[in-house]
Amino acid sequence: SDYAEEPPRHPDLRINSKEPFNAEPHRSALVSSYITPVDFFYKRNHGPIPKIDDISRYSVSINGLVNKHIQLSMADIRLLPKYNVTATLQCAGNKRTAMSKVRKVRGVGWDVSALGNATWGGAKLSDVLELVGIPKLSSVTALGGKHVEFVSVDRCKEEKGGPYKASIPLKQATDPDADVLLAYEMNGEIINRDHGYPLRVVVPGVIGARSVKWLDSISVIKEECQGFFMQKDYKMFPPTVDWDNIDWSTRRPQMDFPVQSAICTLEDVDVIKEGKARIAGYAVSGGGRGIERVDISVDGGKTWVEAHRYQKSSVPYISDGPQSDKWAWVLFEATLDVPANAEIVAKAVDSAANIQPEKVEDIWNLRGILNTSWHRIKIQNSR
Ligand code: MTE
Ligand code: MO
Repeated sequence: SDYAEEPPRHPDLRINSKEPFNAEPHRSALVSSYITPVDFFYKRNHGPIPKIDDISRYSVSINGLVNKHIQLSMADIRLLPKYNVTATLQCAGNKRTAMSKVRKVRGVGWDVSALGNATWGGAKLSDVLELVGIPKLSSVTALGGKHVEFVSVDRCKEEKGGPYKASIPLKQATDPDADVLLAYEMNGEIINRDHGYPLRVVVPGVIGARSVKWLDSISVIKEECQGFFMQKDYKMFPPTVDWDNIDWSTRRPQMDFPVQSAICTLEDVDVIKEGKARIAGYAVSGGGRGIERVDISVDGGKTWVEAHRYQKSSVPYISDGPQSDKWAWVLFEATLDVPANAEIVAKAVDSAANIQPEKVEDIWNLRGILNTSWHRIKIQNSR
């Protein structure tokens, strides 16, 4: 079959779909380290994993509305200045299973672990685009290009057997501070097949779907990418829209991720003893907005206490300090007195004072994306 040459995976991953392979780590594994180990990083695919055996024959072509078209080998890309960027990648479908409990949604079911925090190593896209004559901080090229499209090597049924693709605005692609990478390393090792070997895009602060794996070509184009995942998927619709009245053209492709958090030391319905308990999890926002605060409640949201946040295990989180990673999650923890039959809730606030919505009903959408509603845990029989 097309899936005969899939790479080996860690047996502790929770598999949500086998072909294509979609899997996430268990909650407790997710927050046991600030940097997510590659083996425990969620894997989200739309087709078989490509196998690129002869790296000397691999190249990325850069074409479209630019004066010269070029081909870059891996050696060429490695000659460019190398950057390490710690960024959280989160699938727009994270927490979809909880949304589907309100009303059925279409898509792969995910618990709260369709995200991970890695240090990505590679060349900046802004440097790569300079090689074809596009200066830094351009919003349009001389030939009218306004978007940068990433086309993959993989094939998927949503594209009718064509490659997975996505685009971002040229402005973001040419902004060195946006930290968009063509990454060949993940956590200091050569990026593996599951995560895009030999080269993937990493667009920090944006839903995972735009970080195209197994990069084949980069096109400078006039309008945003017309591919399935930009135009017929990954758009946020209101709760009134369902499959019988959807008009995809009325919404724009989702880019930045909204503020999100989850508790990872407990299941949604769990049993613990009454008394002191350590409650821990993650919080992250998109667009380069950091996390300002994480609030925890043990009485269903009537009263709150602020959790302790940190970005490197044991190093206290310093907002805007030298340790601050604007693209990366914070982990949080609080040790609280948990009463009998408690309802434990977490919600985060980002640096723009955006707060997670309280109810999943209010943000229900037919594709089940961006479930950023308060994470609620029901404690039973806590005796
Ligand atoms: N790139 C390609 N070529 N094919 C894909 O199926 N999936 C996207 C994105 N890039 C995908 C892709 C989605 S929806 C997500 S959430 C991330 O990759 C997942 O990246 P990961 O598997 O490295 O965690
Ligand atoms: Mo995704």
